[in-house]
Amino acid sequence: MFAGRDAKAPLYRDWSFAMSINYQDRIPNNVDLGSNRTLQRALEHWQPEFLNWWQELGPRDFQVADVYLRTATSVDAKGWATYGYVRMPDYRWGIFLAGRDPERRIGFGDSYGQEVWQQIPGEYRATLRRLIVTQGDTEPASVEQQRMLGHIAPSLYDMRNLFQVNVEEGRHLWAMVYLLHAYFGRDGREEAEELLERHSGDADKPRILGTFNEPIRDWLSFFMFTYFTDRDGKFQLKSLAESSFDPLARTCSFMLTEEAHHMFVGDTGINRVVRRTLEVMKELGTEDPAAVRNAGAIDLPTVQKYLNFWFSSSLDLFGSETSSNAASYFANGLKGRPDESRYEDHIATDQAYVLEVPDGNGGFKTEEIPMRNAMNDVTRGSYVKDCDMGVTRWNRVIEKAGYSFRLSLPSTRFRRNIGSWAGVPTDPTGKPITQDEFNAQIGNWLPSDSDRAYIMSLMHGVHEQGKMAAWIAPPDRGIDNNPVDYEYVKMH
Ligand code: BYC
Ligand code: FE
Ligand code: FE
Repeated sequence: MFAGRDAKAPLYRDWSFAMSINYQDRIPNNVDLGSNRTLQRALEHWQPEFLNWWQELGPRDFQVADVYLRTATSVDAKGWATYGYVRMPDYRWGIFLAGRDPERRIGFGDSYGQEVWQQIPGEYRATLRRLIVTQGDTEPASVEQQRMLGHIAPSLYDMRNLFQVNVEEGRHLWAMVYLLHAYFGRDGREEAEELLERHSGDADKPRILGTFNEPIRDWLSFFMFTYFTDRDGKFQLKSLAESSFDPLARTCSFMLTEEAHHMFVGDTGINRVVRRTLEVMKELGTEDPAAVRNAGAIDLPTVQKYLNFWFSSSLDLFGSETSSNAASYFANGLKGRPDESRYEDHIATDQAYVLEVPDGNGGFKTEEIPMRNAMNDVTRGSYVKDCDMGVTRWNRVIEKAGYSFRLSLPSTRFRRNIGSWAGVPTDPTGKPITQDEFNAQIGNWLPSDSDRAYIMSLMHGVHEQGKMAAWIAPPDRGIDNNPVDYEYVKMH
């Protein structure tokens, strides 16, 4: 039903149901918020708290800059991306759901084929709340992680993309907070407050999922995060867009349209880093990483180490390979597989799934589990394939330039903290090794302190129109048909 593509124009269930967005209200929305005074007041109470959070933990120091941003003015093809200069605190964060399809039926699990729910059945309240809170928690977390990157942006074009991603993650928080307020009563309102109280990396109140507590201090990490971690967002949102709880499904399907740009930023960002490195290698006539660094570019082995770090961290976000939680989400119709309609069997009670798990003796063995318990790994598998497409594209650039170096995704067993391979040392190909062997090699596989220090040494803001930092190639084109040297951010 939802084509899996990072394309510009999103797919919707049915355009004819798309509603235009009410911008007269204090909170822009297409859910007729004005007709529910209690809900409206509750959200208007949360709004200033959100704005305080944005001022404190959102993009540092650029709150008065005019940023060339897109804003959704309707959820249809014409209006979902309207461009213009906006100061970030004036961005119209609001509540936008994809149109409702009155024919929509439950697409998987024990209640397959029944009508979808407009309200939450009592027995699923706690579970749905937890899923929505977990989803919601990641959105402001990423804004917190990225808040220092503005000053060291490699160009105005990149700075604008960073801020676009940030305001949209802010809106994704709104999307979940709306559901909490509208469907979960007092519990929901409390959860909405807590979403602004937990903070990325906070020792006492960290964000819920591991990756969202990792610092993002440099732009190579930012590009890896938007490529790999926002892509987890894509797959989790696709799973939730299948939910029998229709308002959740419609919220997530609209969020997916914005997500495509976030992954584009990562994909093209890494591509441009690689292209610049290849240029330098050509100029110097050597592949020697030290020489590449001397010339101020990022050597390809370092790109691979950052890739290893963010890919392995993002794999953990799918949960354990064997999960009774996942089985009951599926059985109860709360969370499906991405693109559920592509599967033949939507009940999945008679199928088995084969896993490779550590045998405890430095090897691995196979294990058969019921398909429903394997849903986290099924989704992770689709994710890995999607990740690999970018790697193939980057490698094509390297190959065309005449070099034999290849980037690759490490094994899904490598450096895991969640699931059967958690804490089991393996090399990047997934071969189990001893902890000593792992420790001896770690500097070749993951960014070392000196790699990080080198990358940080490159991070100087380039804020002149059309100029690029020396470690990254310019993009092929600008935003919204504007030239690359457009004034994407006007500083004051
Ligand atoms: N770190 O049965 P299991 C995005 C917990 S990204 C820490 O395997 P389950 C975005 C798990 O919560 C998309 N803890 O897990 C991207 C559970 O805890 P409890 C975010 C973890 O429940 C970029 C326990 O381990 N959306 O939008 O099947 C920028 C047992 O686990 C981790 C969602 O994740 C971890 N990595 O599935 C901005 C969707 N992994 O219950 C935004 C909502 C697992 O024992 N969440 N645990 O306390 C879910 O669907 C599921 O909760 C999970 C895990 C997929 C996360
Ligand atoms: Fe998001
Ligand atoms: Fe995103």
